[in-house]
This record gives sequence, C-alpha cells and structure tokens, in this order.
Amino acid sequence: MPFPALHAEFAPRLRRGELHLSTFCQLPDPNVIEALAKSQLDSFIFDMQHGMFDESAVLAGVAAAALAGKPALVRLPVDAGGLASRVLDFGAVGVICPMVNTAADARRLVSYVKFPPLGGRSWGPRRAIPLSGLSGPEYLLRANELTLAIAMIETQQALDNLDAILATPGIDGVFVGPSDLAVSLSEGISLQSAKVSPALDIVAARAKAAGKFAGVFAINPAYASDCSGRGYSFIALMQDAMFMQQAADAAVEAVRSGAR
Ligand code: 3PY
Ligand code: MG
Repeated sequence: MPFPALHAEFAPRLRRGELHLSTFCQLPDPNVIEALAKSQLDSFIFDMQHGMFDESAVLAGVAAAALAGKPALVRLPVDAGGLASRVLDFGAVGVICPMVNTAADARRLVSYVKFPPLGGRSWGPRRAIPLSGLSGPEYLLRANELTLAIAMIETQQALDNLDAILATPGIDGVFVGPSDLAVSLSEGISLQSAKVSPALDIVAARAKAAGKFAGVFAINPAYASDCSGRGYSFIALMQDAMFMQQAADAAVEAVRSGAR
C-alpha cells in the first residue's frame, strides 16, 4: 500500500480496535529503522523521552519509515509543549505523551496536537502534507482525525483521573507504561507490582467504555499477547536494541548448544 493511503488508514484502524504492533525505537539511526521496517511491525515509535532521538533523528526516521510505507509516532519528553506540534509537522502520525496525570495535562496535550476548535496547533505542516497525500486545505480539515494524541497512564494519580483524561475532547487513546506504573503503585520500591495487573484491566475497560483505544508497552511477546487478550489493541512490542540483543543471544546460544 502506498504511504499516503497508510497514513490515512492508520488512525481509523486504531479506532476500529484492530491489533496494531509497533515498537519503541531508541537508537537514532535511520539505518536501524530501514532494517526494522523490513519486519512485520506495523509502525515505529521514536522515543524522545528515554531513547536517543532528537529532532534531526525524528526527521530522518519519519523518512526511513515512510520509505517502507510505514507510519511513525513520537514519544515526547515530559512537558514537551510545542515539540508535539513540531514532530507532527515533520510527518509523525501521532504523539505519545508521558506522565499525563490530570485532565489539565490532557487538555495541554490536545492544545498542541489538534487544530481549532479542539486545540490550538499552529499551521505549518511542512512535511505532513506531502506524506499524507492530502492538499493543504484537506489536511487542515482532516488532521484532527488523522493525527493522534495519546496520553500515557503511568501513575496512581493518572488512574485516579482516568475517566477525566479519557473524557477530554481530542484525546484519542491512552497508553500504559507498566514500569512507571509499578514504580508509582509501589511508592518507588519496585519496577514490578501486583497492583499493575488489575490496573491494566481497569484502563482497558474504561477506555473501551469511553470509545477510545488502549495501548501498552510490552517487554516481551508473552506480555503483549496477555495485554491483547485484556483488550489492548495498540502494543509497543519491545525496543529496537532488545530485538538486536535477543536475536544475537538466540543465534549464539543455538551455535553453542549445537557444539556441546
Ligand atoms: C513505562 O513502562 O513506564 C514506559 O514508559 C514504557 O515505555
Ligand atoms: Mg514510563
């Protein structure tokens, strides 16, 4: 499918709840993305929060993904403000915003991602227009529908405010960060907490009730399958460096075990 059609199909597919397998890219080299783009992954999330992606890497990464006909999203740093509009102008199809803890945080995210009347995104989609295959006027009319504002739920405070975050006009979906959620729910003691599992069910159920999609980071395929069974349709399956390391380990282990 040519890229413009994929761009136009990305958000509707997520809204329909189709299983979508993305991954976090933390290594800011377009060659890595070109290599990964040959896999069956549906899209890429360039990580400006914990990964090494800066604006130049996002610019190059969006092009590398588009070359393979795949859309790219960006996870923003905390409190990134106008950077959200900027990466959408670069051609990202959505942003994932960490630590959205209140309805006010959600409204701030929407203000940067959506054009009026939902938000206050400033006009200038330099590269988004050609990548979307739309004319400027068409892009203005359709951008709020085609570009996604995704709020990360990763604290007790976000769980407490979940319904208000989900009810915020312009928030398209939520995305659970299981590690930060465990840190918050264990009050800073652990990266894992028994409280995360029931919280995952609550987020999936409330998102469904609000008519929005639920996403999650999955540290491995088993976790992804489990979350898919709980109603998560947008899954960031592992990270680029994890794929490389695990494939290398599997290959080395296969040779060593054969030599034993
Ligand atoms: C988390 O688990 O906190 C995340 O942000 C996943 O990327
Ligand atoms: Mg996190």
